[in-house]
Amino acid sequence: MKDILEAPFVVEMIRTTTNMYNHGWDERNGGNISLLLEEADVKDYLDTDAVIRAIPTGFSAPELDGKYFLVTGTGKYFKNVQYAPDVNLGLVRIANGGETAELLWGFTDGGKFTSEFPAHMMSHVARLKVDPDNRVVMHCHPANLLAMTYVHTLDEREFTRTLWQMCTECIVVFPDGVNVLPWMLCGTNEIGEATAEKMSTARLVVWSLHGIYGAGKDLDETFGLIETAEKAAEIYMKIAHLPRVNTITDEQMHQLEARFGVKGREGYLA
Ligand code: 2HA
Ligand code: ZN
Repeated sequence: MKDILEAPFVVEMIRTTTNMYNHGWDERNGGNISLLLEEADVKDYLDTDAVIRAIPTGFSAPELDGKYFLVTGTGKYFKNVQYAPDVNLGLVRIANGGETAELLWGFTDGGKFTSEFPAHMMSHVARLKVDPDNRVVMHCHPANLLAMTYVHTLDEREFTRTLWQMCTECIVVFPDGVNVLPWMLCGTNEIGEATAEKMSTARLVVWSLHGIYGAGKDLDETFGLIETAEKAAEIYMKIAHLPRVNTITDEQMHQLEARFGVKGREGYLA
């Protein structure tokens, strides 16, 4: 067996959680990530027949049966993943129609997956239907996006248009825009189902007064997606209280669509 601490998926997860912590997006135990893996990715690093513990999930997701996920742990700090990856991360295989997560590596202190596991797994199901290459679901608490949900309307079209107007490349990076959930109790199957529903039409879902979810094909790309939206929210929070003299017009957005071969969300541009 090869050393799992040198597996590309563990190395990349450590780099990403560290980077997110350094961006200030994951205070204390804030934030969580799940990365979908294939048996072929993991089999050189662990014995897939050696289940350490079977952990009940509290929901069903038959679409994910047999799939492997590297996931951050509940109550664990992103800050610490780099120092003790085997305590703060776990590798699980979904079994029993989604109702069980079989632990194959990690959570060595007896811990388990993030409290937001329902939102993660249900979002994977939703995104895989739209894009079979989707492998990552990422949640964090970036300050400017969070701040924006206190002062901006939560109307999805308006919220998206404001973000698109804040940096020229936003519409290119997230042409589907940003979906928005009202405040809901986190950690529940209900917010998981609501998030997954929103994930069927966009890769970014804002949890008002809490944070954001992003989905994508790899950790780097999903990080970059949230980074771009957060940058736009930062500009908004710098200018929202000042008179707006200039803006990116819808006509200019259409030029960006043509230049970069993307199509903004239906009905969002004039
Ligand atoms: O505790 O961010 O939403 C981790 C979270 C819950
Ligand atoms: Zn959170």
